[in-house]
Amino acid sequence: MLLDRITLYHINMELVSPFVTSMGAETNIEHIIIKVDGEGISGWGECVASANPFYTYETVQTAWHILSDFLIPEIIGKNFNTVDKAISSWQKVRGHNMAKAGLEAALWDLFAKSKSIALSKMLGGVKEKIDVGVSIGIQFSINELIKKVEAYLEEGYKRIKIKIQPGNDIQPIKALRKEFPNILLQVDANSAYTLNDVNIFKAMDEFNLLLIEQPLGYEDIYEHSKLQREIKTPICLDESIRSLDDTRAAIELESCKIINIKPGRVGGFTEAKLIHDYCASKNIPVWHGGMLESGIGRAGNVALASLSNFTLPGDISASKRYFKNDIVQPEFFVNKDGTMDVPSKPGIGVEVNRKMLKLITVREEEFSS
Ligand code: OSB
Ligand code: MG
Repeated sequence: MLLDRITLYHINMELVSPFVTSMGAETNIEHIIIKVDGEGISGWGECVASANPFYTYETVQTAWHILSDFLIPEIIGKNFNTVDKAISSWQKVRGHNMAKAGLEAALWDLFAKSKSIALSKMLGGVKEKIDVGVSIGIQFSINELIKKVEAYLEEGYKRIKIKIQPGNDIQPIKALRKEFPNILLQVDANSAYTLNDVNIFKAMDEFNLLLIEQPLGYEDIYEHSKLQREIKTPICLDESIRSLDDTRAAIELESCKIINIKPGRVGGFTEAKLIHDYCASKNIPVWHGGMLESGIGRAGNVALASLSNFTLPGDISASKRYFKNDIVQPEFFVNKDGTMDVPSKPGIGVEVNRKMLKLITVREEEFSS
């Protein structure tokens, strides 16, 4: 496969409602869409670095720099037989996982399309439908939160995740449990607490939560092992897991009982698969996280989540939960039974709406050999 042209699109899409977390409020998402052209086929990927460095250190600007100055020059105008060979060209680039993952995703789509197979199949997926949940930001009031949860359950979502932060934790959890005694419920702190808050997490044990996501430091593994010893509810790491090495450390130290996999955070589908397989061998369940992706990134997430050890519902929701209009056709929707169909057409299995892409693009750059 000769890679003859690569195009970057800095996109800005408005969310249907602000997404509030312990990291702040987001009303828009800014990501980079990446198109790789080879042999008359276009492969698409999405880099999930955001406008600000609040979730990880990467931003749209750092990713644009790493992509255009280091990753793209390594592969443009060259011939590769496999995705593996292509990504090994940038092995010496340290970190910048989201930049790498976006470009790798476009290569997977391109190679899958050139072989006329679905991305899900090429990644080793085994499911035709995946279980999905929804991640709900911090709300103005508990009443509003309850109304939102009710509406999402009505749509079919199998699991509810709420964002928490100090001062906004036990109360909403308690209220939701009272209202919905039997739903699958989990919480995400995005690193907003310290070990001094151990009593808050002990208090959560009574509410039968599926898991507590990333309570402590965003790079911490050690202190999470101390917290996990103090509480019954499984800890799930998100931010702290950036590689297979981190995963091994976290599992060996018993810092968590569950892992959230996001291809962007770990540097691509290849590393994500290694983590998935390692967790399976250790009987650690995984689930697919989300980064408020457009339909392009979402398509890749759905394909990856079709692997066998993604046994808990993912943060992979319908297009309309995020955007008025998505940039792919068909858009993603949730079935009444809380599942989402895994596309079966070649590659990501959905078409990019090029008119829509143009409308949301704020900067575009093309690289060719
Ligand atoms: O911590 O899982 C997170 C969105 C942006 C950054 C971090 C996180 C999230 C979400 C949203 O929780 C998940 C989704 O895409 O629906
Ligand atoms: Mg999270």
